[in-house]
Amino acid sequence: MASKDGQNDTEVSALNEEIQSFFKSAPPLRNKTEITTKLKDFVLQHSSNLGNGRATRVVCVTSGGTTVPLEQRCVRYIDNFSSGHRGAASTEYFLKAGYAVIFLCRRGTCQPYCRSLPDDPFLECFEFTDDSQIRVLEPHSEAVKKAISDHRIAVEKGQLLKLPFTTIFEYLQMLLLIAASVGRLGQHMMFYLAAAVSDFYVPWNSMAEHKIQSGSGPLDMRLVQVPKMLAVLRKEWAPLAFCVSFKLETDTMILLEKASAALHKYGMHAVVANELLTRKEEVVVVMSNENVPVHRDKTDASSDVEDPLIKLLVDKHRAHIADSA
Ligand code: 9Z3
Repeated sequence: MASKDGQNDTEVSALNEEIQSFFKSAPPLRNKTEITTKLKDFVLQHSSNLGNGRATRVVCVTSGGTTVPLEQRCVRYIDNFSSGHRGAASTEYFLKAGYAVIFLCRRGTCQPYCRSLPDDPFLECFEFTDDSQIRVLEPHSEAVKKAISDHRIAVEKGQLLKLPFTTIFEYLQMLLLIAASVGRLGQHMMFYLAAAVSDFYVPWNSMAEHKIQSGSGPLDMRLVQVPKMLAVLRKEWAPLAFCVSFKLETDTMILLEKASAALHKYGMHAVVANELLTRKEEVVVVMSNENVPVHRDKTDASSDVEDPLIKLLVDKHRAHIADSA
């Protein structure tokens, strides 16, 4: 029998089986208790205004690429392209719009409020004075001051919770923990899934334990498809939340078609379509009733596409909350 999102019952139960087997075979999260406690406190803080019309909206921004380890004691891994710039910039705009943000990010990728600093800020922005004090070098002083102060305010007010991941196993387990923790926020919750998630992985129980040895000819390795969690996130894990995913392609001819297919297949509220080379200039937000192109303001060198993108999504989320009420 076909369900309304185009997946039939057999497909749905096969997917559920794949998901269960993925989680069963994944190495358990080492800091699960700590993450769960942080999430519980964060959600408690931001659900205190629910029901009085002044509820905080919360967004989970995922950012950076997941890795696929090839060995359990990992020396080699497959990586997914993403600098984390999109997620970091979007987080700043969500915070500015009054959202509390759970920033689920790949370790070592771009962080909120660091975009305007040089690549190696610690080495490039500071110097020792004659009396061994540390001072910020003049050309960077405004940017450093603003970055530190904006970041500190967001963290101290409890508006920004950063949760780092590296592997696909960590990422999906953490996404599940987040979804399981935010239930009480209902429609005030948004998922903004900008992370570049691996499509194929080596199941933990069929992975070599030690470093794979070279010298015995070509490497033969079987990668299994990562089960698509978007549909279960939307329908089962967080059914009231507003869900936005991203579709990345390098061929513009298939981009919108693929984004629209993802919108329907996974029941997303919006899919942001972007092409690799132009992703910083323009994106198209694909929704069930319209496609909205969003551009960076080309007359302003410091502008970025995330600014108008987040404004649009905040409006759509507001409408979603109003509709649900
Ligand atoms: C994106 O498409 C992001 O916009 C980028 C951002 C990764 C391109 P940067 O981090 O780049 O600023 O350098 N993210 C989603 C990519 C992805 O894996 N999408 C899957 C797909 O296209 C769906 S979950 O199939």
